[in-house]
Amino acid sequence: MVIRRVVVYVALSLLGATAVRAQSSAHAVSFGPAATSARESTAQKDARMQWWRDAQFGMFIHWGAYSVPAGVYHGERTDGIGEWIMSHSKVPIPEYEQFVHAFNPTKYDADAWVRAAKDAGMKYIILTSKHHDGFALFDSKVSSYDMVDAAPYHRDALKALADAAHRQGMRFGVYYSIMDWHHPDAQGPNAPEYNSRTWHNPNFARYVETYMKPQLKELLTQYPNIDVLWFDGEWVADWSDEQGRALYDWLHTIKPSLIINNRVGHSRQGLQGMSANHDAPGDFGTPEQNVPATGLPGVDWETCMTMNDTWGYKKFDDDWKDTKTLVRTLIDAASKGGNFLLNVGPTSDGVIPAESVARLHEIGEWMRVNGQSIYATTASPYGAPAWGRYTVARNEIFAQVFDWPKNRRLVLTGVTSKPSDAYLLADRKPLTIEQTSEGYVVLLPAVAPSSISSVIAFHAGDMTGSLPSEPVGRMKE
Ligand code: H79
Repeated sequence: MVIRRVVVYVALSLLGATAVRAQSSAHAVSFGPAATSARESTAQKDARMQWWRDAQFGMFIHWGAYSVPAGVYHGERTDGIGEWIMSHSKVPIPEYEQFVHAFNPTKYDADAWVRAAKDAGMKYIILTSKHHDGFALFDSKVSSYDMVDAAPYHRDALKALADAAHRQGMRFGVYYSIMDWHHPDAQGPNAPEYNSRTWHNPNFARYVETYMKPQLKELLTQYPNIDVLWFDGEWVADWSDEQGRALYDWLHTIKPSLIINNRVGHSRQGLQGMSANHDAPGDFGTPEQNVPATGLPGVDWETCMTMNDTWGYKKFDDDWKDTKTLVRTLIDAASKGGNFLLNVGPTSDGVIPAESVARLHEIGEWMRVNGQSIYATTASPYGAPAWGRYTVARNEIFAQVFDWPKNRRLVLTGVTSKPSDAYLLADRKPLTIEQTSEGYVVLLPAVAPSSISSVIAFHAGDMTGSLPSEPVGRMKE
């Protein structure tokens, strides 16, 4: 299969190949004030983050009124991402409201969505509770611009998914946009320049106090299993790190166990996604559409990515990444200590596109054999070998072999002490290890068990590695 897409890598800094994720108190660096404040010790933060760090792989769901135009406005196809059609196509608010009035997902089956995520081996789901367009998928008492009041469906779509996730043992969280293109006290009056980064609304504080915070409180009280708040749209001129910190602290007074992304603040560095300084609020960084070049010592992060080129459904976007690319991106993130949040954009009928469901199922086929090398992993202490990646969990090392050596000799680049118990996850049969002048070499069978990544597990006494500090390698195109 040809991998079509050049994954954009952002050179963060030469942090070194021995980077580890924030897993133990020895490595935890403050990423938000609560971690080191009197409110929460490092050990308490580790406990709060534990399930999320172990989960590794989640489903992002972008669903809203933008799935009705599905990328086409007045017969014109938008070049941009589907959920941004209101901004890119300069749709006036009253016209956009017609999409809401037409949003009737009669085929919506929340249990089927959760099954599709589970089938892929995902452990959590993040649903857009309200995107930049301001339309809410849940039953909000402070707004009539929601699924129950304004859409013909008249049912709480978020509650259905939260309940289905709970029934099926899946963690659940919600996306929430601080920017709001519909609200008169937020970006609404600047139509159609909804996305200005310089325009101010003198009433923005009223939007925050009487609309946004009440909606967030509704989310945390009406839906007891919301464990993550995933903010976005924080770049508006009326938002700041200070407001983000206050919001972060306030949310924790409502729900102490909540995990909150760094877009609650205002100092994210574009799509690279990490905050500019360590004082910024939030529990994890959010690289968007890219995996960092290296691990980030002591910092939690999660790469979010689309399967095609849009988050919200576009009927003509068929630029799908193949399963191999998606699994290798998950492996790449895990090898650097990060989570992977893979997006689906359901239709206005309530259906996850078949192309997405098929890929989720194929990812699951790989995960059912090799998931042990993904869940609860920490960053590779050995950097990235030429043939693939290393992931590490519970003192076990996993060689993720993308390129199976034709001479059947896998050099364990970077491994400095004698490995033991090497075996392929695919068949669990013991493999021979030789010590050579090149380093330790695993003798392989002739045929790779997987064209995506064949995984060899082994133990090594010394996990410190020997590679020089260089970025963990890039994915091959
Ligand atoms: O919800 C999805 C998208 O709609 C939203 N984030 C994902 C998770 C998003 N993706 N891309 N964009 C929004 C484009 C935004 C670009 C910019 Fe900016 C906003 C350019 C300038 C302001 C982001 C923030 C990049 C720099 C600052």
